[in-house]
Amino acid sequence: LAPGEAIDLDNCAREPIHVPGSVQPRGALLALRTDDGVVTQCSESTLAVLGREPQAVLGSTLAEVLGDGAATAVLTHVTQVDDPRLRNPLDLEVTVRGAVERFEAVLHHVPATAADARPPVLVVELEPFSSHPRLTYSSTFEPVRDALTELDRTASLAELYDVAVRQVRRLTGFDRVMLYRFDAEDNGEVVSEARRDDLNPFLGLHYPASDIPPQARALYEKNWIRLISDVDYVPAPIVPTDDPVTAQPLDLTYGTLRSVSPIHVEYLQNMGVRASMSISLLRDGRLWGLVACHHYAGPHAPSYAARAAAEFLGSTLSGRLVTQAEDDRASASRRSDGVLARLVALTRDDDVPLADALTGEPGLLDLVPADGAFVVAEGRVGREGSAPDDETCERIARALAAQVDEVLVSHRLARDVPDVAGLVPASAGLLALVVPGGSVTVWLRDEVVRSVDWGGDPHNKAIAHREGDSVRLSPRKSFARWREVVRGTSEPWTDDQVDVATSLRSYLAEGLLLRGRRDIRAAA
Ligand code: BLA
Repeated sequence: LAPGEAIDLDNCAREPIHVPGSVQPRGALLALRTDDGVVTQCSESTLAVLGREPQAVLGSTLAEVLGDGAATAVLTHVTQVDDPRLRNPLDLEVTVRGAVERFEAVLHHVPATAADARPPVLVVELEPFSSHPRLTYSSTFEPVRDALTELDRTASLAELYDVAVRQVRRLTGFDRVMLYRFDAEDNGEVVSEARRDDLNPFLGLHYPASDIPPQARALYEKNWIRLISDVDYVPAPIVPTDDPVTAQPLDLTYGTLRSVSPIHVEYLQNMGVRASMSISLLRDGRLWGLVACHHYAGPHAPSYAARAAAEFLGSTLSGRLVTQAEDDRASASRRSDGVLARLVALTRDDDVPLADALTGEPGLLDLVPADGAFVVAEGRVGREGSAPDDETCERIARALAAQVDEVLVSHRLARDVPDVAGLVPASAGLLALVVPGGSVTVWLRDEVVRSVDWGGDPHNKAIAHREGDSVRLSPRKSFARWREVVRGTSEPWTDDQVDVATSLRSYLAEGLLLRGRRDIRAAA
């Protein structure tokens, strides 16, 4: 962004969110070098949080600001572990306006940039304990232990998601905890949710990739948790803005008090959210989803310790997820291999027309999930699910036979095969098997926006009510954007689904040959 340029909907992907120049005022930030311990930058919230004027903090040593005991604890801590983040938080007692107060100190080193002989900048963020619900054995250790036990027992991805949102909610006390999963194009869907009973469900809602711009995703791959404890906060500037040594603004990639994008704050306000937290879910280092939390009634600030425990659950879940996804895939593939074997056996009975053999029990929809399917073979049509009428099926089969030799796969039919798309206006996805001179087998999928329509959901009236014409950012508008992004597309066909369909085609082609040979023998 150019200096002074405002952040708006068009340039927000360029907003440098890792160097916001300010923090959230629930805590105070101090930046220093460990060789002399002198504070070189701090947040203006030192006044409210530590009872000290920022100008008096700057140039003082950590011991002068926090007292000898707390300063020694911090400096000892950072020399004992390579990555101080691993051992956060540190419990400190600091005298504030004459009274001893307890703080959670969260420490990290700013990754060194230019060649600099001095030790890296140490950032100390202090959050008062008083702002947190009390931490107890049963509020932290128990949910983590129960979650790990439960995660071990889950048998499917869906169960895994449910355990994660339930236990993160128990640990952090948010009104709503969602598992928000990205697709291949970075659009997202709420796939699991735990919420206060009186709230509208968000389960199944979809949002476009642009709701979380690329630089935010990149940051979330490095720092796995963030909390906006009160969206109505006034940011506390960091003074001076630039590090006096490097002349660079303080990099808060790993900060916990980092002030967040004003665009995102506006989005949350329009959603009726008062506090938001999200935990990164990674697969092979890439973000595949978030645990997203909302609070509505007022600000909400779980302790750092509770957040760290929730982050730990997130990373454990991510690890379990990879193996569970493989297990789910393997069992789906075993199931469809079984269906394939039974279908092939049925097609080998010369007395049963092929169209009937493929659309009975089991049928094509048991082999590959879709909204409808049909077969045109030996002058007959067999139909399953929501398939067009017989005449339309025959026309589609003729059109496909004229342009496809073996297999056609599309989840954007209007773009890929416009003439066929014209014959099935209700569908956006098509998987077709053509055996020349034999049969045409087709699976059809609806457009995704037709199968999910949030706009029609009466439970979300409350949100619709809040969104007048003047609102430029809102979940409903964002959902409308998602609809534009995915218009004309269906759920994609997975590689496994295409593979099993392709195998069916080979058997059908072989069956045609076998029948042909028997016919010749019979005629001879
Ligand atoms: C960040 N956007 C985010 C985050 C979420 C979402 C979860 C992470 C920050 C957090 O934990 O709150 C999106 N939140 C959602 C969605 C739901 C939800 C989809 O609860 C659904 C239930 N956002 C926009 C547009 C822009 C934008 C149009 O909608 C820009 C033009 C920007 N979103 C934006 C930015 C961030 C963000 C810049 C980064 C915030 C930060 O970490 O500083």
